[in-house]
Amino acid sequence: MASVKTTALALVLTATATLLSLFQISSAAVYKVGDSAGWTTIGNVDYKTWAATKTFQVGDIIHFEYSSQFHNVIRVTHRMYRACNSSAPLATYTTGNDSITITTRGHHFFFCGVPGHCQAGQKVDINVLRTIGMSPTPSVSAFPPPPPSVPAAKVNGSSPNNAVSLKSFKSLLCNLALSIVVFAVFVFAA
Ligand SMILES: [Cu+2]
Repeated sequence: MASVKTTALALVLTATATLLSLFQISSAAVYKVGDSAGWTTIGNVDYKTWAATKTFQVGDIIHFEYSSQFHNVIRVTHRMYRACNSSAPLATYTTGNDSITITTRGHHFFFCGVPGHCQAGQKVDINVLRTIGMSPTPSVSAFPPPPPSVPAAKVNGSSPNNAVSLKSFKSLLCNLALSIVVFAVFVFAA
């Protein structure tokens, strides 16, 4: 009987640890680029300063809000970012309400593809220094070289759904955690 309890305990511990790590991912932050100003050329928003005040992590959602009549969002390489070169974007977003989930470490370069806007400062570098972990992992290199071929942004038009599915995923996890607790109580009370 003792071995059954031990096994159950190990199971519960493992499941709880897994859930905890999942919870951390699901509690991703949402960052609205430019805060109340949004994504614009009006008011000379300093997106570099804006980004510098944030600590981006893998799983976070970068939200671009703008008038789709006047702006858009394109994801580009570092070289294209520096040159405001919009000829071959890695991804293009045009809804005016774009949520982009950051799935990798390193730099994520975005600017507005409307001619002149990038030059006017409508560009932002989202730099994810660390991954989420139970223990703080030292970042190997503060500035990893940009990958030569960044995988094209996975979601384009339906990106707002990410937040929704993330929410339902979280509630699913809550239910799972609850059932595990109930299960644990049941096993150890027996
Ligand atoms: Cu623009």
